[in-house]
Amino acid sequence: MGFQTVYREKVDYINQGLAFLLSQRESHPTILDAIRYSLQAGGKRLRPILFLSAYELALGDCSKAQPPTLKQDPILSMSCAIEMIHTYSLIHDDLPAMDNDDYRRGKLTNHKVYGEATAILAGDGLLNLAYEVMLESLPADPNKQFGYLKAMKVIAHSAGISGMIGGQSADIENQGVNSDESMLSFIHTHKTEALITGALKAGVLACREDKEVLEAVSGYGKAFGLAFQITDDILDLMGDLNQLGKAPGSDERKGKLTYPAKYGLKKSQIMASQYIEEAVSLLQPFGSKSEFLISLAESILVRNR
Ligand code: GRG
Repeated sequence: MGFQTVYREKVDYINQGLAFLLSQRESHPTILDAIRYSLQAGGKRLRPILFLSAYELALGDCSKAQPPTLKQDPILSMSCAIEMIHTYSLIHDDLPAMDNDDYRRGKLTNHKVYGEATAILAGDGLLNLAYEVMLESLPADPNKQFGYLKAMKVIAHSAGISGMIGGQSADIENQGVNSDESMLSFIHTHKTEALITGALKAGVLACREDKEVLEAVSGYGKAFGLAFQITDDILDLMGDLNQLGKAPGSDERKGKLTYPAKYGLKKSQIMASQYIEEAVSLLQPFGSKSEFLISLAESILVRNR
């Protein structure tokens, strides 16, 4: 099967999982609607796909790694929980108090449709739901429980103040400030790369604690995450409104510290390619088992959304 087909299958699996997990919730209809609106707006599902692929790599046999049924499955719940955390961060990032954006994933942002108060609650609700669905799915087997809890800890750490939230805080403080390269690196490693690497490490830990795989995916995640953020900065500068699903040029308007602003377009493109080369080289020793993750890394350089 080609890369695109496998990618599409994983997206479908995650989308079905998200719909299934949401269908099991009882709540006030407005908050459920607002959550569904952003969660099902068609993101790339990159972080849960990285989680699933790292799980498969650790398992070493991809054919066993596709849970075919939608039930309380720990791997399905954890992959969906990662997407819930990511979607909450996007909803909050778009708020007037943060980036004040009108469009996301090709649709009006959550607060534009439901108002600020509900958008804040939708983000809070998703963050809580993420941990609720993971804990609901805690494996009964004590041997599997330990790895699963370790994976949860990695996710909490990478999405929290030592990861994504820390990066977001620095990002906000440095808007309109000509900070140095170390600050640019701090922002992007924390805001973007942390959750990407966290998803990969969680995938390995949820399967089995294999030191070699863990080290390899950690290095891959760091390089992948930085290349992903550089291409995000480049797309914000030169991307197409319809493909991006949001207006380009917003970083420049807000005076954001970005790779193209700091290093120029050409050097930023070269840096993204170098990071992807590094990511690929770290997984090559795993042969055909890492084929999908290698193709995924390569696809980052040619992405248009
Ligand atoms: C508000 C706690 C908090 C954090 C916000 C993720 C984030 C931190 C901000 C979003 C803005 C942004 C451009 C961040 C860089 C990370 C990034 C590229 C997010 C977009 O991820 P994609 O491209 O989005 O995977 P989709 O819609 O495909 O899921």
